[in-house]
Amino acid sequence: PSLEQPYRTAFHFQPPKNWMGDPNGLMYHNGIYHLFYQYNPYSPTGSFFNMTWGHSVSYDLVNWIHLEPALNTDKPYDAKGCWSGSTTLLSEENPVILYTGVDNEGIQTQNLAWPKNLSDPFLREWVKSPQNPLMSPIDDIDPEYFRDPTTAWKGPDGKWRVLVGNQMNGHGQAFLYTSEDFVRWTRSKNPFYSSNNTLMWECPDFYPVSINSKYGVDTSSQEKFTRHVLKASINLIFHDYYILGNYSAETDHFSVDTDFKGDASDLRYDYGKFYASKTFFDSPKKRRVLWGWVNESDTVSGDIKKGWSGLQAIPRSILLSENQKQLIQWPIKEIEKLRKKKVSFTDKELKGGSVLRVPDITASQADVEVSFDLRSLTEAELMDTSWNDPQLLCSQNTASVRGKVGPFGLLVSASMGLKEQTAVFFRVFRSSHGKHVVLMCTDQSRSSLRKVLDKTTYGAFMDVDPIHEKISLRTLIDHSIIESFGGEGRSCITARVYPELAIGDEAELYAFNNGTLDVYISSLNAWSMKKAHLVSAKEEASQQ
Ligand code: DQQ
Repeated sequence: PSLEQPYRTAFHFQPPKNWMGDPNGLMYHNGIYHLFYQYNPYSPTGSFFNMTWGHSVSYDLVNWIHLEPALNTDKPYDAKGCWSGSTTLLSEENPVILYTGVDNEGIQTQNLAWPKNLSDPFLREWVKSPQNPLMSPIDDIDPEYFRDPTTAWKGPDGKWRVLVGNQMNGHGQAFLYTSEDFVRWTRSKNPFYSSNNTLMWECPDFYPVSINSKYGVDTSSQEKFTRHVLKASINLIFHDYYILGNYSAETDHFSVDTDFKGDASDLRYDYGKFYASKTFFDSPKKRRVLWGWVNESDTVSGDIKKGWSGLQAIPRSILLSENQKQLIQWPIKEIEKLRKKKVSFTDKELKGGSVLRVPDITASQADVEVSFDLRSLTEAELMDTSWNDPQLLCSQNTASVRGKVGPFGLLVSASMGLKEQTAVFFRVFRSSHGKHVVLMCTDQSRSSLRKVLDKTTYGAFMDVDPIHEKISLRTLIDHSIIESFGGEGRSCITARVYPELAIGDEAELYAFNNGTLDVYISSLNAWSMKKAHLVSAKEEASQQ
């Protein structure tokens, strides 16, 4: 970030310029993490017919070295784009890429590539299989709706399995393909899973989560105490939804708890901006890590002016919740290495209608953890049973609308005098069965004096019982991105903001309470964050 580039990030991944989209082919290989991503090398706009696989490597998932694209549009079957896909480790040593190629006619096929030289630790060059394309849209498959192969997993019969996203008769689904040699693939007759309540599935992801440990599980693991997550990125709606179920690798049957419902009650990784995400198994740390693409909320002319577009969210480790009803996400521990100066207070009363400034931190580049204690909930407003869309509820009740228990939370990326502010906050309601409902919102309606931006207010319900637990919030603020984790990772909301006044050293951070009930901050810790190192391979070499 600089005066000319106030919206560039300090610790969120981005290439030096141009368009970045979906994270692809994440993996850990011989001590190095690889991130590939949809990258348009020619422009900051998303012309999908130029997509290559951008490639960067890291030792810690925080600092990155940018390399040349790993896959370019140089074959007839991918002349119009090397679209999304995944990597699979055939063995610890042997990674391969499966990706979607788009030809001159717009026909989508699945293709294989492998590293040219396994002794290059960065795996800079990739070779495309002479047998490509390996999976073609034959029979009833619509050639324009056939893409984004998952990481493959091996079943007890020794065969590889992979899912490919598809849309048929207007419904989203995934096909299962199996192979013994990773080259000849057979499609199963019926879709692996299909849902009438979804459109085209982009970037499907399918993986096990443990029900009895805090560790992640390898995609091919045959461990018993697991459930499976099926995620689909729904085309045109641009949200990542997931369902949970049990998968049998013997029968390849996936029995789900509930189908996608196609309404606001569907589970999402993130209730703000977060799309085309993908997980990978980080073997040395035994965790599953989620990456997601966060696009701009600015206009195309704004993107052209900046010269870049798109960020990756901070990688999140992902676990199943104790009640097994949802996933829990938390920024990977390594990001805490960037924390520098800390400001903290404990036991502070936040009277109804007040704001409290958090001094002495770089509020445009910060990591904030706060927990709120509500000592009495008898005053909470009654929840109407028709209020089932949290985003709608948040947009009708933005931070400026006074309530009883809430809105309380943080005002981030705020200008002195609060003309600009983004509110991340909670409201607590009472349900008719005497329980409480916690609503989490990110309100960007006042985030910038600029008018043309997308300032949609986001919202999520948060599965926390405020009688027995404090209400906690962690927010990562990085110039133009605000990533918030409520209830220790139970509800996540990511937003993009472009303040005009609250930039660089002019940004401020506040806690606020615009309810009538006083709330207590039981603790607040805020850290100024260092900048991560993002350099080109050349710069890296000259620094050594
Ligand atoms: N982006 C890729 C496609 C994918 C879409 C093209 C999702 O493969 O379906 O850049 O954002």
